[in-house]
Parts: sequence; C-alpha cells; structure tokens
Amino acid sequence: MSDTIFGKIVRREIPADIVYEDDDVLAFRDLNPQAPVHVLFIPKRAIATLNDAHATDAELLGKLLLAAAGYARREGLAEQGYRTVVNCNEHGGQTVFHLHVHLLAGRRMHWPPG
Ligand code: DGP
Repeated sequence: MSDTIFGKIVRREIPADIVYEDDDVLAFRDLNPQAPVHVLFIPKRAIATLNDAHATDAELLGKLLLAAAGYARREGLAEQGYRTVVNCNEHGGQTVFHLHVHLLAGRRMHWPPG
C-alpha cells in the first residue's frame, strides 16, 4: 500500500500527541477532535482499510481494541463509557487509508450516527 500521514507518525517523521505505544500499536490524539477525548489507535504495520484485513490480522485487530479499552480504563472513561469507530472507505467516511480505531469519549454520543 502507499504510505499515509499515519505512517509518517509511526516513523516519527511528523509530530503527534502520542498517548500510548506498544510493540504493535500506536495511539495519538486526533488533529480534529469530535469529542473531549478523541484518540486514534493504529497498527504500526499498516493495513489500508478493514476490507484489507485478513484472518492473519485477527490478533492485531484485537490488540487495537484492547489497547483502546485499556486506555479508556486508565483514563477513567470506562464506567461512563465511550465509542469506538472504524470508518471504511467513502461511505464510511474514511479519509486516511491506514486502518485506525477512533476512541471518542467525554460526552454522550448520539445514535444513530449521521
Ligand atoms: P477517518 O475519517 O476515519 O479516516 O479519520 C482520520 C482522522 O485522522 C480524522 O479524524 C483526522 C485525523 N487526522 C488526519 N491527519 C492527521 C494528522 O496529521 N495528525 C493527527 N493527529 N490526526 C490526523
């Protein structure tokens, strides 16, 4: 796949407000936050979209969600709750083609989404 802005963040070529990192996952604050807390969890090994994920990526996808849940727990967000979102392609509203999980918290979320 071609590189994206998130690949540059993983390689520290451009700055980001990084809030979590482990061997496989990086998390940083969204540049255009949609909630008081808006953090993006990305795999360091890029997958373009959820459509491009395979069974061999199952563990990595699980790690993204567990990293988001762990962050929410540590930040005291878990009890009130939060939303996790993976946008895919045009109708999903995906703009950066390096798969990522949005963690949104700090306000009540609306359902259904617009
Ligand atoms: P999506 O629409 O699901 O592809 O979300 C991409 C998100 O990435 C969007 O909420 C804005 C955020 N974003 C785009 N460019 C940058 C960047 O350079 N730095 C950071 N921190 N976030 C970015």
